[in-house]
Amino acid sequence: MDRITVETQPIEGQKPGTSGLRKKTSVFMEPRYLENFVQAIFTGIGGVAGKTLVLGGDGRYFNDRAAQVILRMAAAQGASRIIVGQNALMSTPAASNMIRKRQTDGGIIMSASHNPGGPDEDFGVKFNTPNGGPAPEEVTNRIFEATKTLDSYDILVTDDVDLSEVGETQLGDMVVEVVDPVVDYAALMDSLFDFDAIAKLFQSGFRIRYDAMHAVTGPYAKAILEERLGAPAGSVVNAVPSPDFGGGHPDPNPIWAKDLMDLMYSDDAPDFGAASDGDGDRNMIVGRAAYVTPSDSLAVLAANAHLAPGYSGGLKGVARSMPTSGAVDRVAAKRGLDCYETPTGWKFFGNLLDAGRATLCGEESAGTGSDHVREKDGLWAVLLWLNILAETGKSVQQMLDDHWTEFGRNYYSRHDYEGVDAAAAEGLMNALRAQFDTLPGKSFAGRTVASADEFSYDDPVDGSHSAGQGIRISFEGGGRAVFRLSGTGTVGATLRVYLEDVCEDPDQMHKDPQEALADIIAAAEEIAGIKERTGRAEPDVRT
Ligand code: VG1
Ligand code: CO
Repeated sequence: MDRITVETQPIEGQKPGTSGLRKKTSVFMEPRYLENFVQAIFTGIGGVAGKTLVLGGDGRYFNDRAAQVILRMAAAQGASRIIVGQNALMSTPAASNMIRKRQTDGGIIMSASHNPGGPDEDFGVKFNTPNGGPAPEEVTNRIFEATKTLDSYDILVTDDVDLSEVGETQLGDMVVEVVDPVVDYAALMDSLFDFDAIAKLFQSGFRIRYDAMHAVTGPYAKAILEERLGAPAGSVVNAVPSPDFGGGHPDPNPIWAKDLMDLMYSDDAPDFGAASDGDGDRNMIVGRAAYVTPSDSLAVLAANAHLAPGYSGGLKGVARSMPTSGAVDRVAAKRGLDCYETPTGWKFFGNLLDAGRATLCGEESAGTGSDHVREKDGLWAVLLWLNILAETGKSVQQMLDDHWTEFGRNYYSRHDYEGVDAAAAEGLMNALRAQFDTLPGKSFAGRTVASADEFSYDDPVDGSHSAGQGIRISFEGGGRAVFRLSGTGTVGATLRVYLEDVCEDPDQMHKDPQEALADIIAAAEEIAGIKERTGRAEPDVRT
């Protein structure tokens, strides 16, 4: 077994985005592309000599090959142990848990999350720090700086490690510990939720459909929902992770999880539907003919989490990303909880969770989680919902109705324009910035602008400052439109327009969100000129 030093040169554009580095798989497979980025991670964290890391991925195309490269580089550079999921699979929340439980020096997750997979689709790599959370900007900046200066990397020349069997093997001086990726995670879930109550719910005839979307949560959901909690066999569908996610987008929203939506809105709908994304950190919740907007899900969970054993002592506080609706803020206000507003991306919640300032966090993009790990967690959200339903005996629709009656409703929708010309998207954002001073007081589609600005964040724990985190236009009476460019795409730009309006009239709680938001949508169009600037008549995705 030889250890060699390979000469290389910096490759442009290896800048981690909202959640790690994401590129077309073919780009990651170019000579030295993956190796350079992995080397930059190692350099960015001060080397891996003597360190223990977790390694896992969502099973997408190239996951298996990339794992072998990362193992060989870590072994060549003196890492003492890598804990890797069997067949290089591990969901993002399970990896976060593994990093924390085994107190490792961090971990590498191979995933492009909700982006499609395959030779012509996307791949990604991200580093999580020893708290189990996505690397904060200070660390990703160091990694990016390293990509610009590296000139070589060390790697072993050797056969592949067999990752198909649980157990320990040696790679050079490094131990490769292959673990069942489900066991520890399932134990953590058992410690948080009343599994007996959920099992009784299933025994009573309550039916569930969990769509794993051919992605990494299949084995987790099978083990927990079917084997442990007794949901009938077949409740979990699309449960075998596939390298191209069955040809679909593993993104749990009404568009990409359409089969599930169709079922839930049919006469044969089960009581509860859920889906999760490529790497298992997102969730979609849908009852019988009752889609739950992620922002509402966060608010309902915040109001009811105390019904689950893991949260019976109440919440320390809650946090949401800026574009997420203010529904959870209303819960926080009524219950006297601190409520934090952070930029988009889970890495910004880490400090609040570590400092014990927040227990529950969420994003409008179907991410919800708590201080049990340092990532959002799809199956966790499903189990918390099930625990709450078991405890209250209510249906999903009843939960929503009662919630809106008590707290009011924040109508919400996100419109995505994908693969937009990057210059056109930048132009749109710049034109909005140029109007910050002149918009307030003006009316559009009958709504008067109260304020217009760009969100920036000062972390209350470490004082770090993050600027340019999305443009906010607030209207009198509480509505708002937010504009952001995605940091997870791989082609052109994706413009996200987040639309929200508040409603406190009990007779107006059951409108279609697109109708309820009609004037906010029209005002956003008038102000930003989306159609003219992007050439798009309609958004690609409405969630
Ligand atoms: C998107 C979501 C963001 C989420 C991120 C990673 O980012 O909007 O809320 O944290 O994806 O999620 P962006 O920059 O494209 O808007 V995951 O599950 O794809 O890692
Ligand atoms: Co994800």
